[in-house]
Amino acid sequence: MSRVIRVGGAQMGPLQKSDSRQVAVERMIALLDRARERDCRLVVFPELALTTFFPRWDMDDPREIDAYFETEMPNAATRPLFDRAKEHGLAFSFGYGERVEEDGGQHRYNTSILVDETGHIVGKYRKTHLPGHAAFDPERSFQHLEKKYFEVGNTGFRAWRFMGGIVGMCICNDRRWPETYRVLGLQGVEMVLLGFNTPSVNSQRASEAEDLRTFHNDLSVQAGAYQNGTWVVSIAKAGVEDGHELLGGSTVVHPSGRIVARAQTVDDELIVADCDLDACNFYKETIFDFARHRRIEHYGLITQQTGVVRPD
Ligand code: ING
Repeated sequence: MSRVIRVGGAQMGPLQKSDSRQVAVERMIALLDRARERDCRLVVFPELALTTFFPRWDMDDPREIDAYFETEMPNAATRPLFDRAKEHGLAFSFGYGERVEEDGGQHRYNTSILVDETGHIVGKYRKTHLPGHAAFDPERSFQHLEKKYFEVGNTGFRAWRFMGGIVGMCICNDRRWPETYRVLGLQGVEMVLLGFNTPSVNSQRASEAEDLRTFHNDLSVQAGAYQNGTWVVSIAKAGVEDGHELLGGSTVVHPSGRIVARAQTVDDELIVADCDLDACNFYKETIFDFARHRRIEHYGLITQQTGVVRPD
């Protein structure tokens, strides 16, 4: 039986601070409609798809901060998205700011969910690798305060049986860390879904060219795909948000590491790829047959040590 999934990568253009949830959801629904026209079965949206990338703003008023978070999902703003996806028989994933009461306290996470074609949330992931900093940094040309607004996720990297395969999720900066893909790879992942919001400029190195940032973006997802024999669907929120430019460059990456689809704009754009999950098999059964080739007795430092300890 064919295990080909036609995937729609729903890149989104910018969302301004002034844009309501309704504006974001209407644009997401338009992308769902386009995906339906292209006979997609699964649609992948970006990180923080409902709002502007608010960690660029230094805020201290909890009410101002909480305005960027959802306390239930679906909710009034996103119910139309869930309804249209169900109407189209589309599964989808998207990222959002999540505020929850759990374990006797309030928590805020950078979250993504996986929703099946009936509208049931089958998986949730909370971002593990939070880049940036926890307090205003005057040395930076702009702020990246994810460590201020989000807690480190408590889900870990999980994979689910989904659409005849094994699907996992990660979020943005997670894609730069090989551990992300390997933990998913050790669960047999065949497709990793991720969204990102990546500044086109390095706030700590103005001289870093945008094409180098695009190279790092591609390098990270291509390596993750190849080294774990998995598809990777990596989808941007792009364009200029209140004067701050976000990188485009959404891609679908084959288990060989080759990019098979790439966005051409920095706006709302659907990229489409027929992803044959059986294309993972050759890599998982030969060069990256983990059971035959990995030597965990030599990997201890990876989990025993966080930072670098140099030899004397
Ligand atoms: N954004 C960026 C990312 O990892 C970043 C942060 C940019 C880190 C450039 C390193 C270099 O793509 C998010 N949201 O993680």
